[in-house]
Amino acid sequence: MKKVLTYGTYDLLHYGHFRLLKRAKEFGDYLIVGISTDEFNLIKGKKCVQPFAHRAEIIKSIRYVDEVIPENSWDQKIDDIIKHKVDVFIMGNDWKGKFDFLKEYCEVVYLERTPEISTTILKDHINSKKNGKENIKT
Ligand code: C2G
Repeated sequence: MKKVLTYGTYDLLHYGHFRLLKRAKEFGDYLIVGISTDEFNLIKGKKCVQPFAHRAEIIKSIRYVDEVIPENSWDQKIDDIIKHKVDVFIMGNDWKGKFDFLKEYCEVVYLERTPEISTTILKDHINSKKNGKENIKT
């Protein structure tokens, strides 16, 4: 069984997240997703709308995802790769090069990021509606 591993916050799940997971699964038979905990997101400088438990449950329900594990720190990737016998580590190419040190342990692949969609865009859109400022053409 070829195992694939990726990590992320996955707040306010959107099409870009979904496409990353769908394409990641094509690299193997079993996809593990490390979801950043609320505490780790604060270290990453991210304030989530949805708590870890909700984000993990939503990602776990995606047909391409086989297992969800908590991501508590920047430093757990090598241990996770060894523990879960991972063959391929995948991230969007906004992280290109950042995880090349993992090439010693498994294949490292950076997939093209889906343009024009992000959790920040979704938050801004929701806020603009709330404030009555329709600044994104629907
Ligand atoms: N992504 C994408 N296209 C987008 C937005 C995100 O392909 N339009 C990808 C990112 O490249 C990442 C995954 O979706 O591979 C999850 O994105 P985030 O939830 O923003 O995760 P991030 O904050 O980048 O956390 O240790 C790694 C970190 O936990 C990654």
